[in-house]
Amino acid sequence: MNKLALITIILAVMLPVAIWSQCTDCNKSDDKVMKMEKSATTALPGYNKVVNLPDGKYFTYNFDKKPKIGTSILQVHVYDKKGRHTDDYEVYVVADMPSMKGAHASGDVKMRANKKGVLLTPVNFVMPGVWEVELKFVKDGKRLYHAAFELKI
Ligand SMILES: [Cu+2]
Repeated sequence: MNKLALITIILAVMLPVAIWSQCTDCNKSDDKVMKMEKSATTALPGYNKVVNLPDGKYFTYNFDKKPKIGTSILQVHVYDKKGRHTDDYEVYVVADMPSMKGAHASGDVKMRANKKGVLLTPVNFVMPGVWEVELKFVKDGKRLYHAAFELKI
């Protein structure tokens, strides 16, 4: 009987400690991942401004018309060093409202090239407010460049 009581007490003390130490670890690693995500995102300079990519190519971006509630077409022009459109990258677009993280998140949407080589993606702005649009440039399965801009709808 005494032995059983002792084991119960030991378990009662050890269990919260074990849970607590596990949670501390979880929080730490989550924090790290979030910080990495943040630092990987560069703020973009604005519509039609040249943005240099790490390998010497460059791109510009804009919308087909002034974005408003509903669907707007995001256009990305990627150029090689000679100023010709290049399809060297897979470009992914993510749209979301930072103040309502995840509520209207689009997920990674792969841009598609038209006949002229311009990359296009419809972005559905379902609510007025500040939106963030991320651009991810992927080459050979590796993310080479990650940047974002905000706009007010
Ligand atoms: Cu919203």
